[in-house]
Amino acid sequence: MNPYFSEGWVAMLVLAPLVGMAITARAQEVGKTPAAGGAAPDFLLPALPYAQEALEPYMSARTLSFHYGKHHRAYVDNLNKLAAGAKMTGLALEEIIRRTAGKPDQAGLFNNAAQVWNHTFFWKSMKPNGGGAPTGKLAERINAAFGSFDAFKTAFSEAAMTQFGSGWAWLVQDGDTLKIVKTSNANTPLAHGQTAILTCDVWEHAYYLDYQNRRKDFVQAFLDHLANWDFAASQLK
Ligand code: MN3
Repeated sequence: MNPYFSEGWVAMLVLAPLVGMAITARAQEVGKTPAAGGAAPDFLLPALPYAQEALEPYMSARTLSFHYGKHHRAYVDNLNKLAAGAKMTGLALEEIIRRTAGKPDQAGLFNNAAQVWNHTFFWKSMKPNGGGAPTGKLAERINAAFGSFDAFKTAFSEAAMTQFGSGWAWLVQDGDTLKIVKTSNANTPLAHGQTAILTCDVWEHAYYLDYQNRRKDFVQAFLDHLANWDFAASQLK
């Protein structure tokens, strides 16, 4: 039996549709608690920064209920189990990611820790009535790096489209320069000394319920209607 699928976890999956109130209540839990004698989990699922239906019609409540309520939650649950097994409880999430990056024997812990971080960052990278164009210093830095905001959008979309299989498209700050990068699976700019500015999840679970195989339409909707440029600007160093 897969060790990640504890009986409790399976029971939660089976019962989840029947106990929507409990899921909603747990979704309000925020942040990180200290390990209290091993009883409390080290990491909790962070609250979504908006209601699950707030991004419709560009990202449905149904997509968010699975993507946030099931996928993100499973990464948090797995992270807690694997961090305890690796005696890495009590560390910040970023520290666990840095300590396990590039280590094949720690791949399970890295993948779950990085996916927790990536998804938390992805939810913040979107907002209701998002899209439009950045202003101020971020707009200037994008123009300096890519020539124009339109050129940036074309390059970001291209990166998102050409990430083969599961992964992420990112706007990152690398030193003094803004760059577009794509990462596979759970890989994250944090593991490469880069500062994440904005991201789009291009795993199929991010868009398949709403767009099926049309990843390009999803990425276009992300750029035109969801991207949170205020959050992105706040990440500049
Ligand atoms: Mn995802």
